[in-house]
Parts: sequence; structure tokens; C-alpha cells
Amino acid sequence: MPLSAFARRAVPAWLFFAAAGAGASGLAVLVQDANGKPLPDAVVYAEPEGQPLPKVQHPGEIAQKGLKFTPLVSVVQTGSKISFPNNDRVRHHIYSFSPAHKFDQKLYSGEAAAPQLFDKAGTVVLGCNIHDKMLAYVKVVDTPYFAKTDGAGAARIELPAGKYVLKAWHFNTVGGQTPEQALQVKAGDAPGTALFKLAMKPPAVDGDNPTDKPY
Ligand SMILES: [Cu+2]
Repeated sequence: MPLSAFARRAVPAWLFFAAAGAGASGLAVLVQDANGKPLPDAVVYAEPEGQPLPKVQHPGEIAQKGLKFTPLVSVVQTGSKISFPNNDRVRHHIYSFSPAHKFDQKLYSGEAAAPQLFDKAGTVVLGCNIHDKMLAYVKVVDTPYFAKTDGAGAARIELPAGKYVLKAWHFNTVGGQTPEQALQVKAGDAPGTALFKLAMKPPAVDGDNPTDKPY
């Protein structure tokens, strides 16, 4: 076989292998800012249309370590509980003023904080009364089909056949916008892809002004 013919045949095969590698399946979602820069820590979720909603809540955990919440962003299905283990030697007093889940967990150490039930869809912003810079976000969604983007702005959602509204959210978008796309998944379809571009707020000048917290 002439080399040129081999190259024409081999290159598409390699691309296919790369796309199908690492057991990839499901919908691949890419989230970027308006300039095309990848956005980590974005939440993507698909709300089913006209299908019964599976209730497969997985309990979440937001730990405190080094005077930080870990992870910064969590996503759970409505009705899930989240626990707040404190791995620091100091006590924390965590709270939320967000309408989707207001609570106040006064000073505690270790595992002493009761898990919180998140039973309303929305965005919950967590803070600590003692340490102003501590900040975390919980996105509560009415679907079990969700994922969070990695450092490359990429996420993958496994979806059964059906119609969905696919949404993307990031805590730092202009006006809290959550753009959406209609999506149809047919049985036997090859895994699809979706791209979201989100308009982000400019970063705060000093980066840690507590009054910037989006309550
Ligand atoms: Cu604290």
C-alpha cells in the first residue's frame, strides 16, 4: 500500500480510537467562557421531559480542611443530604442565607454537624461565621443526570433514551444565567457532544473581598 493511502486510512481510525478511549460513553459536554477558555467547576445537568424521574440520591460531603470548604462546588439531586466533616483543629460555624436552603450550624468540631437535607432545587451559598473567606456552592438539581466540569471544562453525563433540557451553570456567571439546550437521545445513538459558552463576571480586584459573596 502506498504510504499516502495508508495515512488516509490510518488517521481516521486513530481519531476514532481516541474518541472512544478510556471507556467513554454518554453525552460529552464542554463548558467555556465567552472567549473559549475552559471553565472548571461548572455544573451541567439534563432535566428529562415527560419521563418519570429516577430518585437515586447520593449523599454529598463538603469537608473543611485548611480553613477551606472542599469541594468548592457540589451538585446533588433534590432530596439529597450533605454532611460537613470538620478536619481542622479549629471550630467552624457554617451557614447559608440562600432561599433554597437556609441553615445555621453553630460552632462544631469533627463529625458533630448534622447532615443537611437539600430538598429544594436552586443554588445554595455556604459561608463560615468565623472565617470570612470560606465559601462553597451547592447546586441542587431536579434530576439524577448531572456532572461537574474538570480542569479542561469537560464533563460527561450518561443518559437513557429520551428528551431532555440540558443546562449549564457556573457560580460566577453574569446575572446567574443558566443557558439551556434541547436534547434528544435515541437508543443506539453514538455518544453526542454539547458546547456551552458562559458570560463570566470579571474577577474581583483583590480576589477575596467578602462583600462579593453572592447571597
Ligand atoms: Cu470556619
